Amino acid sequence: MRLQLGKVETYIHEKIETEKLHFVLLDPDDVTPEEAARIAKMSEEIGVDAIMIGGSTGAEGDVLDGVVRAIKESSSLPTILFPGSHGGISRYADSIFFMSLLNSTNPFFITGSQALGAFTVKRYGIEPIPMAYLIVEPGETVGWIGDAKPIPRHKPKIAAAYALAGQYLGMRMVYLEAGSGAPQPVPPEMIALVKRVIDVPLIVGGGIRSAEQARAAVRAGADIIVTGTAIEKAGSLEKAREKLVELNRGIKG
Ligand code: 1GP
Repeated sequence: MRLQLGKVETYIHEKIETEKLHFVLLDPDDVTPEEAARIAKMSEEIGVDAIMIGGSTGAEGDVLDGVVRAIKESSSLPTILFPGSHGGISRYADSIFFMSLLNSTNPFFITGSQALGAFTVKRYGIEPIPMAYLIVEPGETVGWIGDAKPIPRHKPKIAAAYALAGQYLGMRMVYLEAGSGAPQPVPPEMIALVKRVIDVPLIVGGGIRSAEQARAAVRAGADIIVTGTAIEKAGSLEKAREKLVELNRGIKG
């Protein structure tokens, strides 16, 4: 059977031909459906490219479904699940980063949870986007939960080796993750080396709070920037809008 990319993956590929992309991550454990709906609507108005939904703890079941449905009702941006495990699947989403935490020390996060979730993804008809997920120091909650051996910040070559291995294993995107709320984002030198080595789109997230940090990541070679905490924890919807505009400007130039 010939491989055909799904709608969301095709949309991503077409867009990155001409611009850097900005994905906003909403964690259903941190936002109500109403807040998620408002942020998604604002994101679309401001020029964000997709909404990711997920988290390491509590982003499951009714809580997850409620947030995904609210986002779908308030915006037409593609929704991409970003699951902490097979519990993070919602039938209401368009697509899912079908990810393997390649530098986990626990096979559950490399292939186990994926096997437990695969039939659910198929049954619901959610578009899977195979992705290599790499945790960089400090790794924060996801590093701890995911039993990761975080890649040292001053060892870009390790990140590049894992990223290339992910591509050779057939993964069609690579995500460098410093961890949600990380004090510092992934170092630009690491982004640059990974970008030089791989051919698939490079996603970078974790700890990106300012236009300068976002700009440094895209200049180093990131194709897609993910921001979550800076928007979710802005304090008010007005401040969240300002932050979204600032970050989007840093990414889109
Ligand atoms: C976390 O990379 C994402 O998985 C986003 O991180 O919440 O720090 O923006 P922040």
